[in-house]
Amino acid sequence: MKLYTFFRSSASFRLRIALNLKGLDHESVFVSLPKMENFDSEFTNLNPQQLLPTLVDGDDVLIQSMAIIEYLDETYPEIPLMPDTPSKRAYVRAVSHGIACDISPLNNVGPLRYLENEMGIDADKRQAWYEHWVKKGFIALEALLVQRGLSGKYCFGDQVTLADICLVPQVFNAQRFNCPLEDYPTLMGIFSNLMELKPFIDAQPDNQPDKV
Ligand SMILES: N[C@@H](CCC(=O)N[C@@H](CS)C(=O)NCC(=O)O)C(=O)O
Repeated sequence: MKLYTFFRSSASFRLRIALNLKGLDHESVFVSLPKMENFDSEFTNLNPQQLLPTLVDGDDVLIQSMAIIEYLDETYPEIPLMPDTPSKRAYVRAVSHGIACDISPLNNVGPLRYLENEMGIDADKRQAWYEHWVKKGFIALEALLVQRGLSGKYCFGDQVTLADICLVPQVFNAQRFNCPLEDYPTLMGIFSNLMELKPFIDAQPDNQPDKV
């Protein structure tokens, strides 16, 4: 397997965690986002969306972190990343999408670059934008976890799932952008528990060989 990744990419971070949790060996190909290597023709031929991550597994070229993780879970089911009933899976997907669909796309490098370069947003407004979407998303997720009562050590009881894989990179990003996080004790408690696990520790940006 070949993983196209960048140390600071949160969507790549999700996939690194999933690969580690499943113990799947892979070779990493480093694509620098600041150097805009994702727009090179070689990478574009692989992934027309020009986004990280991308995974090559045999003849399959897989794009979109959430789709790739579900592919891995179906193809290598030994250590499942989803619960065993449709309603529990719907809950885990709801938490996951609350991050991957409702926070992350608004605060990703592409949209932030567009806000700054094309819309003329200054650094303070960019920061306010970033914090706003983290706050709105995290308030809702904290409430969801408390209200549903399905969380435990992790987002879903004591099973590490896709929801946890989404949560950790999002918290890392929020910390990098100095977002206040004290109002989310459940989320942050789960984050601390997850960061005791080797697959999460090994996947974090600081532990990647391409870190600059
Ligand atoms: N929905 C996509 C998001 C991928 C994404 O936005 N990746 C970012 C890095 S985290 C990227 O490659 N951005 C490059 C750019 O916008 O130029 C996924 O989950 O894979």
